[in-house]
Amino acid sequence: MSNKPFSLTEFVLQDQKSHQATGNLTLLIEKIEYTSRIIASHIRQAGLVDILGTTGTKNTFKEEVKKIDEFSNRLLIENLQQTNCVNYLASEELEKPMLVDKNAPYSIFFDPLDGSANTDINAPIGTIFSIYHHQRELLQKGFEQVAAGYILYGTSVMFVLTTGNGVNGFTLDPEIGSYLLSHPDISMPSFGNIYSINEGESLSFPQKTQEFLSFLKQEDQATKRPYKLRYIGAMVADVHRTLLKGGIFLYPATKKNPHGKLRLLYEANPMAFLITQAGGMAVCGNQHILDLQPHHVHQQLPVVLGSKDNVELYLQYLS
Ligand code: P6P
Repeated sequence: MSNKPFSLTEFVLQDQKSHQATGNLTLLIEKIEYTSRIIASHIRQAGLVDILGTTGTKNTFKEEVKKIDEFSNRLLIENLQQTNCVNYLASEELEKPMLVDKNAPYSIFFDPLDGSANTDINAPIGTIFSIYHHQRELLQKGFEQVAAGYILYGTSVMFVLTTGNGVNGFTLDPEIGSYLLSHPDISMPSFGNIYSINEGESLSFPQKTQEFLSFLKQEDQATKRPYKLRYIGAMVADVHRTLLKGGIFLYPATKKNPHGKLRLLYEANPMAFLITQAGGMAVCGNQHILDLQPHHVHQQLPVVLGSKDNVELYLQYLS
């Protein structure tokens, strides 16, 4: 294999050829890639330019909208509109889906800047996207996704993508302004002794979840317990670590979020597609997340995802 760096652009073009595709999906992914580089550049300077702080408005979830959220959301919408490939687009920051072009082939759901509260403390945040062939019914099951991915704005900027043939990770080389293939064909470890959850809410978790967590904390070398707890508070970062290191990430129903906090269309489904493509599992209760029929664009749900062995152990506890 040549040691010539392989860019995201070359990858999606090659992927397009192998699908005898029309190039629309390539254009869509390229536009997301381009927008992410602008967002990354602004985040890097967040402390220096007036982009921290809030807009004074609240989103659908009554969460403070940060300036960087609004900036990222507006930029993604403007750039996606220019592709002529987007039928509907839906964003965490938009109350309702937006019709862009009723004749265009794809619909896209995204969280423009997930975990943006971490910006103030220079901790990782991310952009998550999920792409479907547009059908009469806008809300389709997760397994219908054509492509999904995230951009992790961390110590380096990474673009992690699946188009249904495995998962590949690209790292931004700021010197040349291109994402280069750094994590080819990502395959999740089948087991990891890391669990990731907001322990602060543990007293309001469902009983079975509390029992499962207690089990993970008991000493037993044969099953590598107690597990380590790692929680960054931004789904993209917690899922990225789980994808690479293995283990289990959980956001259960809580007293504050009785239906779960994470959103199905633009957080759980794209992450479930990636995790599943990398050999892991993603469930809501004992159902695969990708099998769920969405009913509302901002639908929330409890999420458990990670290495196959870890999620199967959780499901045993559940039953
Ligand atoms: P908590 C960020 O606000 C987010 O939507 C996800 O990125 C993250 O996993 C979760 O919420 C964190 O929620 O309640 O632990 O702060």
